[in-house]
Amino acid sequence: MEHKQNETFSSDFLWGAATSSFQVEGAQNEGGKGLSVIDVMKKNPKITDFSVAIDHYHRYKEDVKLMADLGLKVYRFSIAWTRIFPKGNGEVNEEGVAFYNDLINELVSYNIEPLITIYHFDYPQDLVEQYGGWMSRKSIEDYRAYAEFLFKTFGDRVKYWLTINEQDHVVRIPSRLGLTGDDRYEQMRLGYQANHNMCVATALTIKTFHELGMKGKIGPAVSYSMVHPASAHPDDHLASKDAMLIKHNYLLDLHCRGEYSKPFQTYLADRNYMPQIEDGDLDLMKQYPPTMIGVNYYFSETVTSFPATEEFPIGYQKEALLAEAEAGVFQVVKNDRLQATDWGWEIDPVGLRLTLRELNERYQLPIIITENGMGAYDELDEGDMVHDDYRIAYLNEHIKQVQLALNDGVDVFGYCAWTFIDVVSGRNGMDKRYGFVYVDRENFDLKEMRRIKKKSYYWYQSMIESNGKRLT
Ligand code: BGP
Repeated sequence: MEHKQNETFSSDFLWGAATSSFQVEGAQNEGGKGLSVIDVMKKNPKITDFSVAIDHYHRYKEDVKLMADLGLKVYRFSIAWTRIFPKGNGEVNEEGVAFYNDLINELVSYNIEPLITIYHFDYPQDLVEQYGGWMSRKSIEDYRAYAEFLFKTFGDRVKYWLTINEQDHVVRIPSRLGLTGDDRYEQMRLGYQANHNMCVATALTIKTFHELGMKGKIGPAVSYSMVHPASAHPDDHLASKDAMLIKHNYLLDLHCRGEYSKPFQTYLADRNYMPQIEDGDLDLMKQYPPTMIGVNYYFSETVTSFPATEEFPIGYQKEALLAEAEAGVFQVVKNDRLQATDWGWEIDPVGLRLTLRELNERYQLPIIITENGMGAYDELDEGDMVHDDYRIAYLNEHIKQVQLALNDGVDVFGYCAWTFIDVVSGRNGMDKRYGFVYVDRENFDLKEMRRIKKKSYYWYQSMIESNGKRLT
């Protein structure tokens, strides 16, 4: 729908940018930090590891100064659980607490609102060894206690909290759960048990948040994006609805409604993935839903139906990690109407508006965009500049759609670009860059890790300064 008049961004709209601990901090074995599942992950030889990352642990003051010059109102970062509790539970590591106290104080001194992700992929390895990690119900209390410690320690300065980053990905990527072995069905079954336990842990954490009288908002950061039907064929439409359910809505249905919807129950039962649910779990979720939703949005997907056959029986998955196709449900296909990034992620700004509307219609909660950005092979030219016009165009078009979603009545109160600075990409090392600030390290050559402002830095600076009026 087009509108005659456009809403403007409110004067307190939170313009921001995001990172995550293991992708920026480095200092993997410093400051008393324990090991996470990321630290022990089998290294992909084509990319670097995360042991030094971009050395933010030692350079955070320089980085925060760059954030302040950029004009950020909010900075989303995650706390490395194993810097606070090296073993995931038990003894507190005071050096880790001091690091985050310093970082938060630095941000606050520049009037930058900290937005903390309590756990962003780097789960304590020790908990996997102690009792199997998220697959065990023991994980529930350890997560809650860790979050409670953060609330009590940093809550005087932090208003916005994200509980778990992209739980849907954690569930489907075995290494993020600390799982080994090749039995994909077993991994998925365990993944859905982990998913359930994470939902209970989230609800209990939100309960603690309220009991402590914390001011502010709390909720998950979900990877959530529209799935389009590839054609007007009703089967494709059904496939898109089912894909939305098993990729995205199942999770928010649990967090926000304490509900395993009937079609999702059937999906799990058909595949033997149904987790163990204890009495009271679903009521707890219903009673303590999130007070905001964080959305990570990069691309949309387009699907056709994918009937199960003898060759592809129900439960068959075409792509081992993130489902590209599931027999009996859907198959992702290329959308010829959309351009894609160098990694094949289809660029769909309108998809963001649709995503926001969908979330609003289903859950009616305030929303903050916690990640949105474009990964690219950036090049530093001889004048020490990265001319990343493609990134400016990407961000500009997506922010325009956020503005249109405000017209549609969606309560979006902030926008965090991914990322503030070049970080080590989860799967693509330093090849795939996202930042407003270039870091002059390569996969295997750390160089000096100089910080260099890209063209997009100046664009975002003027966009923030004009409160969104300078969108082109
Ligand atoms: C999200 C993660 C981020 C970040 C981003 C980009 O899934 O929350 O941590 O990695 O995706 O992903 P990639 O680096 O693989 O392009």
